[in-house]
Amino acid sequence: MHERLLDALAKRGALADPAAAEYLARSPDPVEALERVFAKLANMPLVLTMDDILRVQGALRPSAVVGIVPMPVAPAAIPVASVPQPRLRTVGRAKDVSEDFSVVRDITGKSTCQGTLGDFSRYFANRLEAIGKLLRVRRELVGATDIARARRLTREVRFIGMVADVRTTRKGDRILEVEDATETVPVFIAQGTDLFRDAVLPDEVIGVIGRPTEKGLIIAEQIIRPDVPGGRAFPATKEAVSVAFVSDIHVGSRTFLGEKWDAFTRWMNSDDVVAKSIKYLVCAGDVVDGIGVYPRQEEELAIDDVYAQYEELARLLAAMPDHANVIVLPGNHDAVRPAEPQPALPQNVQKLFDSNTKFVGNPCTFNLHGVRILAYHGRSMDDFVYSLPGMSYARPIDTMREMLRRRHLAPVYGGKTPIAPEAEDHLVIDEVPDVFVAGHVHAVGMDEYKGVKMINASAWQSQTAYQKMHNIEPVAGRVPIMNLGTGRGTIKEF
Ligand code: D5M
Ligand code: FE
Ligand code: ZN
Repeated sequence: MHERLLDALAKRGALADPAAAEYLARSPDPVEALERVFAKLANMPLVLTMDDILRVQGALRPSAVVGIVPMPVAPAAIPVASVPQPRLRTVGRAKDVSEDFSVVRDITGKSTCQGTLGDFSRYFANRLEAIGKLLRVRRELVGATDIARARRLTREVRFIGMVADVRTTRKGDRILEVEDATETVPVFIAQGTDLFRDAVLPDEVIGVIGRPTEKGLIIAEQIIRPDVPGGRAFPATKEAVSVAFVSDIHVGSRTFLGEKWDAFTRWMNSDDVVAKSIKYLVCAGDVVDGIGVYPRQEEELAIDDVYAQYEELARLLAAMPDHANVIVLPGNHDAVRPAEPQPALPQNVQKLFDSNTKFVGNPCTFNLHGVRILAYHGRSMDDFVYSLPGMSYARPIDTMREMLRRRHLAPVYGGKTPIAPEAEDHLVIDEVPDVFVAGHVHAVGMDEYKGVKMINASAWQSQTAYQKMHNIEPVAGRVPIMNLGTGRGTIKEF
């Protein structure tokens, strides 16, 4: 019976706290009892608690509660032997589980570029090779040739290349200049077609299937993206502890929402079963407001010394419970080079924080209990919103999906995102993550794309003068929380 209850919970990706699990297990038909509770709940909770069950019971007519045996007034009155011991997987307590964190990919300490011309060509060659490798395994691109050979063929051709330029003809059609190590070829996309609607970004690596014309142009029939292979299953861990995601704290700004942050800190220190399950707190960049990041920023600063801003952040993080390990990556407001990939914050900043805080680069791929997490601040969303029709600052998840389809965090070179031409393109998403988290746009979102959980962590800053000018309405003080045991998530509002 318990196995069935466990299955029923797992099917919904839900967990029950120990009291709720025991309560359900004692019903004559635990699965039916569970289904009744779920049917009556307005929102699926991350962790089903006794409170949820009691609330549902209160809302039900007495005749409708068949299947849920009321909690005995004195549980001890039931002989222990007759009570089936619940073997249900319940939500883990962070303090009972040892830390399991390891970095998979990070630029910190490995930067080699000096920005020479040679660096640039090596960087682009590496990008073409890394994403080309992902494209070559696509069924549609079997038999792909290089561009020099494709240009000499008269039948349908397939090739892989980088988009060196995107332009619109006088008639409104689109021409991509696609290049590989051998040659460059113009690829024609007729307006009004589905192909035309799926816009291509400069510097993307794509696969092309098309027909050559006599004028040396290729008429595109299909554009192939590396994309994410479907059917990924979440690698549910045995320790059902949680991760909370925050971003854009902007400590030091006058618009930092200290009261909301304090409410979050109080909740983190409370007896709430979800709060107690939070083993990791990921801070996805822009942890302080910085100085000199944009013109006349000093007028909007409450703390005008960047070191003092980090000191204040260290104080705020020290008030978090000991069971939560903090992972900090930098963003475009932080005190490291702005060019991506950004290394971790420097030692003189790190030393202000207690040993519970870890510093990683941006982007960074790390494992938590075997769940692979790709964390990226998200600066390139500015380029996506600017260059891709249909993208919006209010829906960051859409741009994150576009990054996954392209297997690249910041395809546009020379746009709003500064990119350092490292020997290896660290912005390529070469291994598909289980969880992809970003921030930057001061919005919030949670969704799934082909088995990858996408999370946009919101901000702790109210609308700035700049955002007001650009009509950007921030959504602040929302915390996406995900359970590593199930992959299920929820957003908690403060
Ligand atoms: O960015 C916070 C938000 O404001 C994010 O949605 C981008 C937008 N923003 C801020 N500065 C700029 C510039 N210069 N261009 C375009 N969009 C911008 P934050 O990184 O916190 O400043
Ligand atoms: Fe920000
Ligand atoms: Zn930012």
